[in-house]
Amino acid sequence: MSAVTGAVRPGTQRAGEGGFDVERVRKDFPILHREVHGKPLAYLDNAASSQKPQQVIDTISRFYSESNANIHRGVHELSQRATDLYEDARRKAAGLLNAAEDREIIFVRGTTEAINLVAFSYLKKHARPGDEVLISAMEHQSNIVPWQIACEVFGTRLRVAPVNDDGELILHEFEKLIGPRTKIVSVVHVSNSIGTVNPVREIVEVAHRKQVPVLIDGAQAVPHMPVDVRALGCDFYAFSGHKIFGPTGVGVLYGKAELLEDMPPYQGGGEMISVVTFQKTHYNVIPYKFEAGTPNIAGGVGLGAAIDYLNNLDRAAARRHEDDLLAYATEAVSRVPGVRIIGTAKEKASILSFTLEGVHPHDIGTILDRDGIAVRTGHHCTQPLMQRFGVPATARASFAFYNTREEVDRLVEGLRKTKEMMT
Ligand code: 7TS
Repeated sequence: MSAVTGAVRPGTQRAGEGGFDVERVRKDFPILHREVHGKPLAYLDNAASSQKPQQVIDTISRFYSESNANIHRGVHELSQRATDLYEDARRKAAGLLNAAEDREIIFVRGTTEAINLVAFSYLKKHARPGDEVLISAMEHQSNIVPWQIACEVFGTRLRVAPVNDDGELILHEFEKLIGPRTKIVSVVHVSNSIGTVNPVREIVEVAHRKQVPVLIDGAQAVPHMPVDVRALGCDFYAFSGHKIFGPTGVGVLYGKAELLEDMPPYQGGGEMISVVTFQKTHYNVIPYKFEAGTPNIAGGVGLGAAIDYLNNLDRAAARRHEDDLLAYATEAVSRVPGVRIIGTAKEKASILSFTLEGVHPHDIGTILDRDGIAVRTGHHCTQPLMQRFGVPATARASFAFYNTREEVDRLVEGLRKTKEMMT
């Protein structure tokens, strides 16, 4: 993959917010330069899906123009080339998470599929009726519903660790809920709706003291911070390509090799077998055992390009810039009369949820959209967390490293306008 032109490397930064050359980085993202309703786009919906740099777009286009074929099965040149590119992407994903081995990386459709895979395969092997699964009250429904469905199948029970009024996990309550029947803990690294960064290292330590494995839903963490699965000690880690500036329809499940080897397949089909007879089928080795059927090959290759892009960014400077945006936005949005910020954890990623007195969040989103400002409104697939805060919905601005203070100013101006129009 060619060098990332607009990415900021140490020594090449222009002074900016947090020492990050945001204008230069923005040049890599063509969509950021379009207009919406005649206004410059201010894309503040990055937690739902992030935009793609030209390098990712070009890599996918080049794959289809030059290398497209099915993988792992052909002896011909293109099949081997496509296989190499796809397996390169696996190696890059292993590097991104600091996995010990490439075979610990399973390509899936996204975080949702990764969690479904673990819920069904891990519990099938290890759970007995009456056993328990522990999650937290701030989970996305992708980390609630797969467990509920699996619980119906295997007769297990879902337990939920509470959060405090700031939207932080109450660790001692969490610890108390891990009992002799707990088979697995599954918690979010960064909350998609209120931005809380969970102390996942401590969570893993607490669970491991009781010999309980931990899955971490990293969908909102990988876009914002380096993640080292070996330093965290977690057993499984999941993220989605489309939230880390890569394509949709591809994501990663990391799992410790010894756990994955011991788990039954999640889906049957091609690629996941070694020998099939009508009497008995022998399964392939990991990771292929969990990758039934033709995968999203171009998506995997595009994800590899997105990982290259991240690796070429000065991620510490990018994080400082995002933190600056969050602090700046929190302060400015709070000053709009009638605003209530939902989620005031000490550790937050650049996600800001709020309500505006007397205005339905849906109307906030619609009015801001007229000014070219894209925010998300609703329950953000975290209805139980909304109930915890006594609100049906919020408006959410979620920032990536390519957002600017000027876009925050436009958001604030839009909120003042909304308030005037609607109350
Ligand atoms: N977990 C978290 C924490 C998420 O934020 C999301 C998606 C998922 C799981 C599911 O990811 P998927 O790629 O499999 O769909 N979050 C959001 C959001 O906040 N707005 O739209 C999707």
